[in-house]
Amino acid sequence: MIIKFNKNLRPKIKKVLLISPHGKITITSEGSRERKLAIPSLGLAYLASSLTANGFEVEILDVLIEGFDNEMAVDGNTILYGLTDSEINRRMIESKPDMIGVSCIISNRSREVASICRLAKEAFSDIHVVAGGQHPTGMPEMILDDNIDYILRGEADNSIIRLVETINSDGNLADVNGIVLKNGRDIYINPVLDFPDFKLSGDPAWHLFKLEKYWNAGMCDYEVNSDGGDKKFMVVITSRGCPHNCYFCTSAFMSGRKFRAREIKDVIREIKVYKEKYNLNRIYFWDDNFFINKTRVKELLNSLIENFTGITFEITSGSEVNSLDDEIIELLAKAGFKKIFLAVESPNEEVQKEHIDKKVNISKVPQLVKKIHECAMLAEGSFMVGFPGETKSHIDKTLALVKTFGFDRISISIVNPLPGTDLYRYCVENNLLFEDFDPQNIRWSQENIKMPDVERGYIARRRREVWLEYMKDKINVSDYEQEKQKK
Ligand code: B12
Ligand code: SF4
Repeated sequence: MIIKFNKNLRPKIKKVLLISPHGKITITSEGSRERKLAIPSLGLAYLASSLTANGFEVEILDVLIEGFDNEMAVDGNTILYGLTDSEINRRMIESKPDMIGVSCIISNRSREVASICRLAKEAFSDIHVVAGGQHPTGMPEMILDDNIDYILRGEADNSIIRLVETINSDGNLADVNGIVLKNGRDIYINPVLDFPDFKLSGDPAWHLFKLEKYWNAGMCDYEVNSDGGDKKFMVVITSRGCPHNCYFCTSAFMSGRKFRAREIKDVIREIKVYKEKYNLNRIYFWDDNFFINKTRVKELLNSLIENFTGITFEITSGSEVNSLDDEIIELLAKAGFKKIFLAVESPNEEVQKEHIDKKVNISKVPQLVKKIHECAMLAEGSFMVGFPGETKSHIDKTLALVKTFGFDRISISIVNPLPGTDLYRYCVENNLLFEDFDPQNIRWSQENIKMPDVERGYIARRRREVWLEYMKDKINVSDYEQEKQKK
């Protein structure tokens, strides 16, 4: 099939404006208010790196950080923070791009992304608009509207270059890896066949971001008032992809199941640049699954130990319980990790069997927590409740068990069906979603999946009670209560 670009749009692309959308605070039914976060988009930093390396001009507009203090009530339950529409419009016009790319990695930003795409078309009727990220990858047909010319599914480091070059040479758009576009009345979807070779990626183009603004906001994680002092941080990924396919996770369709790791020397070089340039003291690793290859992990940790002192490292995604051992935990401590976030998911064996591909060996958890403590680090446990078919007794059991492992921190998430996952399909096919469930604006803090014998609201209420009761002696939970009063 041959599909050419719409000739009402610009014939040549030289400059691309990449936009990250607003932040969103949801207020739960109990009145608690989510924290504001301010973290630069690593995905856009990689796309910018790829585009600039191929000779295109790039500008970044992060709507969230540029308007961090501007809060806009959407309804009683939702507050957006970021630039106003008129300010976004002004910035677009000032930037004079030929293409605008908007990132949507989190499903509950979908409406804001749609409105940014509309503003792009209002600013310039002949501009090319492309969207991408986790959510459009999972739900392209639902998002594609008249304000979006193309969606690129999956990791777009290479496909965005291919797209721009195809437009510039008036080539065949149908061949672009992972593209979704309107073709007359039909929607054309080219499957994602190719995942970038991560060893070949350039470093993220952070020089295009106003990093001080994120550091000044000081809101890079969920821990309230966690460290005070210097808030400079950077985010780094050492690998992409995960060989597992957990039922609820987007990793398999987003990044493929092939683990693609960078050379350790490149990771070290990248961190050295940040240390020298920014004199920072905190690095977050954002790999899908940092611990997949034990030999490599040990080599990487030894290299961190050899090369850096005074940096606190942290792995944001849950660490895989089965891959950890005493030696790795000791190396993590030596390298400067202060907290290990264990992905326990569910201590319920039936749930492990049915929903969790990595099959967490729960019996290992107490020993790991003990070892983490011996190495003077904090242990945080990540739990999920509300899988389809879980009954009240399963849920009560899980909520009782979370307290028994000796964790210093716990996080209890309500299971939510992320668009594009097997869990999402299963819930739709079995009519398990509440009528008000909106895949484009998921409310993470409420139950969206129907449970056989639990009324809605039970899990949300109980998980908060359990969390507050467990955490009250461990952190200043009143900070969270103050967040609540801001309502
Ligand atoms: C770091 C991270 C965070 C950070 C913040 C990230 C940020 N800048 O805002 C923190 C810790 C704050 C966070 C919080 C949450 N997160 Co999070 N997070 C991630 C994580 C681990 C890494 C994201 C990342 O940078 N990846 C690396 C970069 C290189 O990849 P990328 O961003 O996907 O970009 C590539 C493509 O998406 C694409 N692309 C991206 N943008 C664009 C734009 C265009 C134009 C194009 C063409 C392509 C494109 O190309 C990029 C380069 O290859 C992902 C999981 C993952 N592995 O991606 C989850 C993930 C994004 N988070 C997720 C969720 C659900 C959440 C929470 C809602 C969890 C919760 N219940 O609280 C919160 C929401 C917070 C909030 N208030 O908004 C889900 C989102 C799924 C969905 N459909 O919504 C993910 C996918 C994890 C998962 N599988 O469950 N998260
Ligand atoms: S192990 Fe983690 S990243 Fe891999 S599929 Fe399961 S939840 Fe996703």
